[in-house]
Amino acid sequence: MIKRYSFGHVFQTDSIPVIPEAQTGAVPYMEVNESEMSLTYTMDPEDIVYGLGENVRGINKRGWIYESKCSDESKHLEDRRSLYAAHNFIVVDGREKFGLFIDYPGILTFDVGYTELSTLKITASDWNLDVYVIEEDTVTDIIRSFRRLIGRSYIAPLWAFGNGQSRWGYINAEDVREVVRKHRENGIPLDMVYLDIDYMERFKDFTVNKERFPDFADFVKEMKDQHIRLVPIIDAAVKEEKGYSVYDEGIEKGYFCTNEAGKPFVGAVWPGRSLFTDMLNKEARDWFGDQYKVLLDQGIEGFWNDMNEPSIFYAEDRLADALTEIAKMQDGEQNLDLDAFTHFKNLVLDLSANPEDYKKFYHTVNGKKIRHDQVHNLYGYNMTRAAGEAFERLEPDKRILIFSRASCIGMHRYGGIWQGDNKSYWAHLLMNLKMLASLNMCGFLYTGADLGGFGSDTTEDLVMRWYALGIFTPLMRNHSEMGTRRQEVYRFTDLEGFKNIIGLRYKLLPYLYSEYMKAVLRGDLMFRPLALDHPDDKRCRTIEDQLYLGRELMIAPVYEQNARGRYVYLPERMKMLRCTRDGRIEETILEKGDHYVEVPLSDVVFFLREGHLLPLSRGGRCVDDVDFEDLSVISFGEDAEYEYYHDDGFTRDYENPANFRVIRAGQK
Ligand code: MIG
Repeated sequence: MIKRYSFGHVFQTDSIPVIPEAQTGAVPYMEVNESEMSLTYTMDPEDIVYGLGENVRGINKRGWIYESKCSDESKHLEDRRSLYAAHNFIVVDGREKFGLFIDYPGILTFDVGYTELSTLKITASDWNLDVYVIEEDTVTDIIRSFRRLIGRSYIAPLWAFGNGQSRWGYINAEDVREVVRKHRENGIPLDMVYLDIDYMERFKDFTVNKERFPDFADFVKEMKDQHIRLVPIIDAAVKEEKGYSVYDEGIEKGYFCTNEAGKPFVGAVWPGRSLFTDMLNKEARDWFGDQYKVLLDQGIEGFWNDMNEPSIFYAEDRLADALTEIAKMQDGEQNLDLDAFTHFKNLVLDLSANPEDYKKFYHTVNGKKIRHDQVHNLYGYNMTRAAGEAFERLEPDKRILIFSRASCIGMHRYGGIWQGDNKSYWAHLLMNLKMLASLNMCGFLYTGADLGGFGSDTTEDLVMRWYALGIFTPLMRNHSEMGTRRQEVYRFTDLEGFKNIIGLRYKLLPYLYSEYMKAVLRGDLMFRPLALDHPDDKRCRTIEDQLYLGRELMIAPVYEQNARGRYVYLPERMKMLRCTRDGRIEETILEKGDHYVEVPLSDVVFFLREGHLLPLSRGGRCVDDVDFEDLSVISFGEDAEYEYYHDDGFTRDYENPANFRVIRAGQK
């Protein structure tokens, strides 16, 4: 059961497609304090608090304070309070069980036992918000109810479940050809190569650099003939440049955010001085969405939206002020004492993502001016919505791949997300796993992290262990930052090992896609904390390094360097599946309880639950190669059955009953 409580004048966020009637009376469970603009709950020591989607720390969010404030935060450290998203959904699981969603576009904090160990306190920046309380018998049902409320998650095309290779630094067609050639030569499956900002002409959205990609449409076709899709990046901000049609048209029609004086607000991002499309204004949003057509027309079928928190390197006034002050310092003796030096440094450091700058520009929604900071968390959502809505208009019969960096709940209907700029840290491999569960709760199912780590130099063993997790995530992409060690798998020594691990992904595709689709269509979690299936098993309530994947599998990746294996807790009898480096899958039945499992670097170990079976394809070099009907099965139990979902992978006929069938052990 879902109840909505409304306070103040609520801004229409469109996070929820059909808004239920508001209730009168007190909000259950939560103590409301209007003058403090807060909601408070006292937690029992055993209570778990799930949710908050994309953020740092654990699956159980207790013990830290989080902020819903979409930020270009490239340091995913424990002391951060926000990353790129604002996912205001939590579930309290303990003495009382309930879900809570705060529909609110501004900055919100979730103090989950940070200030006081047992106090959960949610504080808003102003008192205009909708509070949803969700009550069901189980956590799974609470999440299901919530997911029904927020609407069906985005569905990616089937090809987007292939292996993707990316790097900030592939600058021309030759670079891309080499990546493809190396994968094909070495027999490593590949379906897509991502294009980062260097494909554009001086970082201008919807342009292609003609020197680097002389005939882009031909190149897109050349790649597609090899079963490779190119996936270009689109940045949120539009370069200020007369003669650049996107800029000219946006100015002429008044589609950019404005400053206090009503003039276009200028901030700088990659191209230098740039403007921000008013994504909250429907007309402007439609217009921005239409721009994707230039690339669709050249054969592109997928995109990633970046920098849409939005990220601002500097705002024009602040830069001007800083430069004036620094010039003044130059006139002096250039002897900066500690205070003066700190001031000098901060003049520069505070230029980027300055909270004050987010108060200096405005959106126009239904003719009304709205200051950006009050609706900050809706920006990335609406950029990706611009794209998603445009794809439905422009390509009604085809699925287009789209995923975003910034998001809030609501955006899950239009696109997926990737987990942003992680680093080549072992800790970030584990964080990747944990976030999968939290993100699924908030409706983000097409997701994954930069495999091998985006920032910092990686190592072969980290990349390999990370793939052993990444092969299970819908979005599977190796991506890294310019200037870091190259990390395409063919650069390392154990090519056979990589080939086998990535090969396993393609064998698992029928299952992964089927589980993804069922989770989307039913509002279920593709990745679940164990405690959801075993609410009375105390051990499960603290396990944060193993997850269920669908009804059938449990994953428990190795995430420590030089480990030869790991401890795994089995809440029930399971069959351990070990994919060895020669591609065989060994089966061993293990009893309920703790086990130390050896996992050599190139093995992938995962678990099949009793009474279930796993369908497997024969694999392939690319998704097009995979035969989704020629399946073998591994089963655990004679009567095991599997509800298999498959469709054509590119049209939108999802609900067709013909997409479902039952596979039984001992038959195909
Ligand atoms: O400020 O386009 O998260 O994936 O490679 C960095 C360059 C901008 C951030 C994205 C990252 C991408 C990078 N971008």
